[in-house]
Amino acid sequence: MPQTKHTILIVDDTETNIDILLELLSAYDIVVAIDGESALEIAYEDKPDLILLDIMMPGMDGYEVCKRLKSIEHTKDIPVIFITANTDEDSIERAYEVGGIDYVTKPFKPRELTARVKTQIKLKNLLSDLNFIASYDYLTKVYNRRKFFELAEIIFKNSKEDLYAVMIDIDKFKKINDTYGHPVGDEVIKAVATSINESISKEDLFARIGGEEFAIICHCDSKEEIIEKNEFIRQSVEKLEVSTSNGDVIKFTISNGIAKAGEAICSLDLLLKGADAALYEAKGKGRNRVVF
Ligand code: GH3
Ligand code: MG
Ligand code: MG
Ligand code: MG
Repeated sequence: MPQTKHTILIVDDTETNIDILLELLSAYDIVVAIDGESALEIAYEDKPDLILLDIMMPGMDGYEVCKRLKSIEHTKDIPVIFITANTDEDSIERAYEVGGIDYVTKPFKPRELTARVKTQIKLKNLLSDLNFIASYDYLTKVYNRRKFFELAEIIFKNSKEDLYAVMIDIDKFKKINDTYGHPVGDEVIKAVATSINESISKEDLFARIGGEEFAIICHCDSKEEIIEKNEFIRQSVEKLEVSTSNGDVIKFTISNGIAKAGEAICSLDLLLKGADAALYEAKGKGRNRVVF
């Protein structure tokens, strides 16, 4: 679970307002912007956990800043609390329309403001925990099955050229569980996931899609290259060792099945089926091997 250090961006053109907030929020890391343009830059660079945003500023006003923050993928999830002297309903309504999450009028009650800030930070943390759980596998911390299919569809739609799918399954894994117990089996799954992750490139999509099954979607220049890459993955896993609490050292292997997208393989489903068939063949041929 990602643990965030809490940073708040204060955006205000009036020094005295900034000073009051700095003192009030001294428990947080604070960054300050005195106009809209620099607020956008800092928000993008520092990705704070919360933004306290003034509305009336020379140049770009707070509404526009918020609108732009919400239109950019990288900053759209940062909660924005407006802090402003505007007390009329139109201003308040507009602040929520442009994506604000809360609205505080000046002069504000200090303890109320800190309570609101605390609440939003708490919600932000909960949301990032939820996002993590939705996309990552709890055991190995690599992408889960749901995220794999979401991203694989996008990659497949964007470019089928030189696109490959790899299915990987740990060999005779039931025996590891039966001999050493489920927790040791879990350690083996973790070790395999970490090793594969270290053997591939950052651009490759890699996920745990089943109990002891993994999948990769990647672009590769040639058949030779994808086979070589998978041989490296297979041999790296072959070198691993997991120690049990009894002092036993266990070794294990994987089988890799590869398929390439092409005219006949024109959907992600077919591509994965192709890789699955190759994996099945690798198992049939005696395991601990790569089949294309
Ligand atoms: P094969 O070489 O043919 O793949 O043989 P295998 O024994 O690995 O067969 P199979 O793939 O059918 O076995 C998968 C086993 O993985 C069955 C299941 O109990 C176990 N398993 C699934 N998820 C987990 C998990 O999260 N942790 C542990 N320890 N075991 C799991
Ligand atoms: Mg102002
Ligand atoms: Mg399996
Ligand atoms: Mg297996």
